[in-house]
Order: sequence, then C-alpha cells, then structure tokens
Amino acid sequence: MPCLDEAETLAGCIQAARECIQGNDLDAEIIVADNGSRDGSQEIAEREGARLVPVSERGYGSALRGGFAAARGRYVLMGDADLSYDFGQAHLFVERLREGADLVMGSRFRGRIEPGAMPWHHRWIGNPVLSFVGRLFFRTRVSDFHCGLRAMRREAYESLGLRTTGMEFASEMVVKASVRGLRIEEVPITLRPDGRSRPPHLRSWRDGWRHLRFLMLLSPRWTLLLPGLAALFLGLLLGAIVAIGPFVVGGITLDVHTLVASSLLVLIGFQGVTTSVAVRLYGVEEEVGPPAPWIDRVSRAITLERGLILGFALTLSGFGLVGYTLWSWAQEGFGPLDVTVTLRPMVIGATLVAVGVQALLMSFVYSMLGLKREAGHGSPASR
Ligand SMILES: Nc1nc2c(ncn2[C@@H]2O[C@H](COP(=O)(O)OP(=O)(O)O)[C@@H](O)[C@H]2O)c(=O)[nH]1
Ligand SMILES: [Mg+2]
Repeated sequence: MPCLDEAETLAGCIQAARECIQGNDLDAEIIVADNGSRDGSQEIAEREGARLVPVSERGYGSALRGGFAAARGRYVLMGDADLSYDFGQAHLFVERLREGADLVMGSRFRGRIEPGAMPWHHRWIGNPVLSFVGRLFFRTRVSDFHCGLRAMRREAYESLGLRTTGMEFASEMVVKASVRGLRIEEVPITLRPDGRSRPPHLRSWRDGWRHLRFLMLLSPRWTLLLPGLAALFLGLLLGAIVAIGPFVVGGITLDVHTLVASSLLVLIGFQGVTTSVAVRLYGVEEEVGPPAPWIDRVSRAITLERGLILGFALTLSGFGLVGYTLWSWAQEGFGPLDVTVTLRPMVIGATLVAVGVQALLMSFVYSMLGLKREAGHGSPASR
C-alpha cells in the first residue's frame, strides 16, 4: 500500500487485507510504503501489524517501487490506502497469478464504480481517453490503464525495470508489460468512494497530462512517425503536381504558392520522421522505452557514412538548383524576375538543401545514440 497521509483510512485497508489473507489461507505480508506521512500513518501501520517501509523519494511511483523492493513474496499486489479499493478482492488476483498470469489488472470499468467514487471527468474523459490512447499506441486490450489495484508475479515485475516516480508509474507498468508480451489478465473490481475527508493527492490536469506525455514519449510511432509520414507524403504529392508548371482543375489554379506550402510539409514531415527514430533509439538505449528488435538492423543500415553521403548528395543537388536560379537571374541582369517561373527551382533547391542538412545532422545524432550499443557488440579495437 503506497501511503501518504492516510491516517483516516489506513487501518481499514490493513484490516481488510488481513481478513482476505486469513479467509483465503494465503501466506502473505502487508507492506505500507510510506512516503513521509506527517499525520501518524506510520504508527497506525505498525499498530495494525503491517510492515512499514519508509520511502524518502516522493511520488506514487517511488512509493510503490520502494514497497516492491522490500517485498519478499512470490507475488506482489498493490492497492491505494484510501479505502477506495476493496482488499477483500485481493485473492481473485492471486488466483489469476497462480493460473499463470504475469500481471493482473483490476478493472473498474468492467466491474462497478459506486456513486461518488469517481468524478465525472475521470469517468467519462480522463480514464477512457488515456486508456484508449494506451490501447491504440501499445496494442493491448487493458480496459482500465490506471486502476490502482493490481498484482504481478515478482520476476515479471523485476524484469520490467520500471523507473518513473509519479502517477505515470501506473501507465509505465502496463505499457512495458504489453510491449514485452507478458500475460496480462483482468479482474473486474468495485471502486468505492474513498474514506477520507481531504481531497485526493491526484490532481486531474497535472497527472492526466503526465500520463499522456508519458504515453506519447514512449510511442514516437504515433506522435512523430505517422504524422510525419502523412505530412511528407502530402507534401511530395502536392509538390509533384506543381513542380513543373501550374495545375488547373475547374476554376482553381495551384501554382508556386502551393509549391511553397508543399516544401513546408516536406520539411516538417522529414523532421518528424527522422526525429521519431532518434527518440526511439534513445528510449531503447536508456531502457525507458519498450525494446525494439528491429533497431539493430536499422542502426546497421543507417551508418554515419551513409547518412553523410545521402545528406551531402541532397544538399549539393539543392545548391545546384539554387545556382541555376542565380544563373537565370544573372541572365536578366539581376533585374526583376517572373516568380511563377524562377521560384520553382529556387523553392525545390532550398527544400533539398534543408532536407540534406537535416539528414547530415540526424546522422550525427543517430550515431551518437548508437555509440553505446556499438561498444557493447564486439570490440571496437578489432575493427
Ligand atoms: N499522489 C500521490 N499518492 C501517493 C504518494 N505517495 C503515496 N501515495 C498513495 O497513493 C495512493 C493513491 O493516491 P490518491 O490520492 O488516492 O490518488 P487517486 O486514487 O489516483 O486519485 C494513496 O494511497 C496515496 O496515499 C505521492 O507522493 N503522491
Ligand atoms: Mg484514491
């Protein structure tokens, strides 16, 4: 039980947990991971016979990690200390673990949410939207991403290497378990109104955003790659239509202004795509993101040398077109130009230069991010 100032409810939670342990003949210990409470929660935990584990680093995630690290069981179960979850349902989680599940998630949405237990904007906006995004990004069927009552097989928990400190810990656990293919099951549970008189620690906007940000950072595919590819594709398509001359349909003429817009789309798209790879590489290197089996292949294919050659080739061809524009201008004695003619090579050339330079820069970033892996595989000295 993560606990921060839960003097009003902690004893009730511990008693419910003990009844469940005794009633189902479980061999278990109750751990209160206390996050520096100043309302005497520690004394209550000890008086009620729980094992107190003080955790100095602040945050819901830190408290849980501290508690799990101290736990001695084969399975670990977590639940808030505010009486909102029913520890009487804990044995249902243990059963599923015994049947072979790695992570058992409670689901309030498949179970029951008592009146007043969840504010309407969590019920209809926050939780459903975040769970939807999580399911979409990480291809999992978990119906309640942020349920605070869940249990894990101990080795499974340790294999995840969770590291977030705040409320996003709840997301991190599900995301990593999903992408690593752990066996995840759900138990419908009942959420009750919490039993305390003060407001919850959770702050809707701050913590909602932390969850969303976390999901987005771990899925550059959805936040950067796909939008980037869409922009790139649209830009190339539009650009191809007006690259040589104006394009007329019905009474509408697309011309050099469209070319400028398509150039912008190509640049933004290329940046999105290349940045997504960098973010993913970083996530894998630092083990904050899910592992990616393909990344070794990609990083072998995209070597610094190849990136440099491609980047220089694009940049030089861009300069070629810009040079051609300058030459045309010189032919006119550096006087005024017909933009609908001369703007084309200029815009295309400038775009190529920008894309080429971006490729050069990203080649450096990728090889920097891959240094550790390269050092890890085979000795650099032998090359
Ligand atoms: N938010 C938060 N909760 C903590 C922290 N440390 C321990 N907790 C406990 O985590 C549980 C969840 O907190 P709560 O305010 O009920 O959040 P909610 O149920 O998600 O709205 C409670 O048992 C808290 O006492 C912390 O630093 N922040
Ligand atoms: Mg709560």
